[in-house]
Amino acid sequence: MAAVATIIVLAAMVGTASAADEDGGKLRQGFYDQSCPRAEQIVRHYMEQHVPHAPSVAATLLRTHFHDCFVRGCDGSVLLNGTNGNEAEKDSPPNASLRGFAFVDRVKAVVEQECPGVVSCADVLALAARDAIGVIGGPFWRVPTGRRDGRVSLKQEALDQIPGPTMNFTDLLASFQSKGLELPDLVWLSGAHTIGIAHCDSFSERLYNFTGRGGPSDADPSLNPVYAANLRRTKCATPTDNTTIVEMDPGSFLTFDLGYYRGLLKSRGLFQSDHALLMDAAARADVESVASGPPEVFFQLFARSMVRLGMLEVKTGGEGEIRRHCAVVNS
Ligand code: HEM
Ligand SMILES: *[C@@H]1O[C@H](CO)[C@@H](O)[C@H](O)[C@H]1NC(C)=O
Ligand SMILES: *[C@@H]1O[C@H](CO)[C@@H](O)[C@H](O)[C@H]1NC(C)=O
Ligand SMILES: *[C@@H]1O[C@H](CO)[C@@H](O)[C@H](O)[C@H]1NC(C)=O
Ligand SMILES: *[C@@H]1O[C@H](CO)[C@@H](O)[C@H](O)[C@H]1NC(C)=O
Ligand SMILES: CC(=O)N[C@H]1CO[C@H](CO)[C@@H](O)[C@@H]1O
Repeated sequence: MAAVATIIVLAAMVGTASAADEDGGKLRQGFYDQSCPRAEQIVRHYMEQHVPHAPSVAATLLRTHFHDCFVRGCDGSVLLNGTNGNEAEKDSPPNASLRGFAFVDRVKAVVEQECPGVVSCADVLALAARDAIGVIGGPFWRVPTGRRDGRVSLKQEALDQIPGPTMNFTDLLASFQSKGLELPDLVWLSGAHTIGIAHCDSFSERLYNFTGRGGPSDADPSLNPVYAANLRRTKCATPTDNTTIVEMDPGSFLTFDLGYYRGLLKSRGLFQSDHALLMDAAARADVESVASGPPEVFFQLFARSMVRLGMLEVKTGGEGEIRRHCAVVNS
């Protein structure tokens, strides 16, 4: 109890708190308790069975959930395949590296076996992301359920609305605020980059010819020069490499820890959008305050922002549908 109280006090010190944190908005804890009582247990069990063999999928699922929520709300639209006449969110460059679609489809299939047509893909994704992070020892957050699935997925909307790695602080904050999130959500949710990987072409513009001066070491001056040189030498050996992957929190990319924030403070954030968190006084103060630990404080703040992310523009009640297969709308 004492530890928990300490965490809450520390969390309060670093900001964020709103009434919306305490309820699920239009969603409800245990929405499927009557209609599919084992739904949440099935998802959790599936994650416990499969994530240990493929722990990198946890990062992918978390990112996919984020991309889902940032375009048309958390409605599973990111999971839809394109059709003949339409390129979907999946077909946009920001999604090019989302790898968890087949995984989500399999979880959904198991849930469908138990209760056909009851549990939405948006909820399956939200639960799967939460439980996968739990399996790798990360934070736990409440996932109120009752999301309905959308029937529309447009490539252009993902292009326009998913924040990009070259964004500065002003644009990142504007992006989050356009979704009803706030500065603390930007700071804590960016902490997701403590796990997972990036492809060289997501950040190599920082390594080569950054100022246009040219020359072998024309890197982004805000990137740690030792780290930049190391990335050029051992990872992203050409400016056009789009296949090599790099751990975003080198050495602990499968562990949800404080490595991301500690790296930021050494100018080792991989993207300009990561480093941007140091460019605003309030954001920087938040980063500094969690970086020294304990990790439970970050976990608590991250969890609170995840609940907020998971509620964005959800469809409920009679809106949308319960997709039978996550990649296609019901006919
Ligand atoms: C703040 C704005 C953000 C930007 C600009 C951004 C950008 C990116 C980029 C460019 C990648 C690498 C993609 C690749 O090269 O393969 C990435 C990876 C990732 N992002 Fe973000 N991101 C942001 C926020 C978030 C949020 C809010 C979350 C989740 C809460 C998140 C979770 C992740 C994860 C887990 C990965 C690793 C994916 C994997 O290993 O498959 N990001 N992000
Ligand atoms: C969706 O697209 C993927 C990748 O192109 C494909 O493997 C999968 O079979 C498609 N799913 C459906 C239900 O059409
Ligand atoms: C942030 O980036 C945008 C678009 O690239 C630019 O218009 C704006 O001036 C930048 N803001 C700051 C404070 O650098
Ligand atoms: C570096 O950038 C400058 C300005 O954009 C360009 O003129 C030059 O050709 C670039 N050099 C290389 C090696 O790409
Ligand atoms: C990587 O770059 C090559 C050459 O420019 C291109 O043909 C290929 O489609 C790119 N791959 C990805 C995944 O973007
Ligand atoms: C997984 C997936 O559908 N990735 C697509 C993302 O978008 C690019 C185009 O920008 C496609 O080539 C990928 O297939």
